Amino acid sequence: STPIYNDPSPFFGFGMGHGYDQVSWARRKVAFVTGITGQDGSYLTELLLSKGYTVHGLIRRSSSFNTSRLQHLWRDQHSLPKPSTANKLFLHYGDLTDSANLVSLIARTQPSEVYNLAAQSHVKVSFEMAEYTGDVDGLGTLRLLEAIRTCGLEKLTKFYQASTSELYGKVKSTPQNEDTPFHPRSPYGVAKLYAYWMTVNYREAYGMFASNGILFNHESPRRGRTFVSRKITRAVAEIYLGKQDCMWMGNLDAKRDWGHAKDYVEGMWRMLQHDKPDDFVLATGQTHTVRHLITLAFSCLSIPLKWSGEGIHEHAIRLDVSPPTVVVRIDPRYFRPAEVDLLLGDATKAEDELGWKRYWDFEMLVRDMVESDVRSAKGLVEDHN
Ligand code: NDP
Ligand code: GDR
Repeated sequence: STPIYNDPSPFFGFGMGHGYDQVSWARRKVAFVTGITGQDGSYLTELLLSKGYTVHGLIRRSSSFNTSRLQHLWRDQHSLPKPSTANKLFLHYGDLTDSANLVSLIARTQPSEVYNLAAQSHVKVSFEMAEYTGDVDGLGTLRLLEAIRTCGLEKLTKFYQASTSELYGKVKSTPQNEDTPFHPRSPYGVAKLYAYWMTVNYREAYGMFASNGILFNHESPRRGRTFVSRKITRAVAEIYLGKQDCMWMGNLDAKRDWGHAKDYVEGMWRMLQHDKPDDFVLATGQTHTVRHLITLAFSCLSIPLKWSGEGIHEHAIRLDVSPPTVVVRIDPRYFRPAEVDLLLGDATKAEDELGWKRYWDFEMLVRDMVESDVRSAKGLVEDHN
């Protein structure tokens, strides 16, 4: 069924926030989510709907279908009895580069919570589209904060900003926590730094409930295909089934703190339920190289690897076939002009103050992704992204 966009909000026409304080405003449970079609947007929407929220999502106009990660949450309005409360998910066309559109949507939906997840989120792409990344990831955040203020909702509506461990970049100390200095290493990281400080500034200047989640890498079967984890697990599934021979990779030495997106969206929600706005790290406290991720992904399918060579000549051979075959090679095209070598997060503050606890560990995450990619490579399930 085709989603219906731009449904009028049940609060359309009311005086904005009239007669409410922040507690009664929050009780309405109306969320506005940018980036709803992305990995985190889809898991967060599931969580919010399960908690009884009405969810308004911002989607971009695209020539191809871009709501596949939300498809399972969608109920065709025409098939529901009227009036119906069954479907609490509404999608609206918009873009973080369009201020008037954002003001109009905030005015119409009157959210109690805004989650700003929209971004040009690919670090490597940000070197090629630096200005656009700055416009969306940096200025886009300002536009959304201003839209809330323009609507007079800055004392009522809570705001979550999707900040990132990329802020740490060239790390000053390990593990990284809320007090570790920032040194971003990409146009993406620099744009997100602007957004981070804008969020802090609106909190300090206007008393807004505005919080930064400084999230370390988190992945899932819904992760975009060009991020390293998903690129690896898809390739491993295809190699396992004989559909692909080899994967071409960039820097295998980079270390990341990889968690599961399902755990992290819970943390986002908890930040906005806290008694005060603040900034929180979400991380697993473990770090692994890209090379280890590849080895583990193959081992989930009992494929033993042997690594050989050095630098751009490094490669991995699978040993369970005769003759042994090269399955991993290096292509310098995937190297970045400036790299973030090591990320390792300390989420003690979120654990202590928000009661946040991760469920998934690294091995469970990789297994979840490999198994899902094997199912879709076999054609047993639809690949949603
Ligand atoms: P995705 O790349 O999966 O999703 C990005 C979302 O932003 C998509 O819905 C995309 O729409 C939307 N978007 C992109 N540009 C615009 C625009 N100009 N206007 C409106 N919407 C736009 O990212 P994730 O779900 O992985 O991440 C969510 C947020 O968290 C991002 O801001 C990311 O930078 C940040 N983050 C992510 C981490 C991670 O490890 N996943 C870690 C730390 C921070 P479309 O589907 O149409 O492309
Ligand atoms: P990252 O994620 O840049 O950390 O940003 P990505 O998965 O793209 O890269 C992780 C590391 O793997 C190395 N790498 C490769 N990366 C990609 N994409 N493709 C390759 O072939 C490859 N080979 C090696 C990279 O050099 C890098 O070191 C993600 C995004 O989700 C951001 O939006 C988010 O803010 C951060 O995580 C936290």
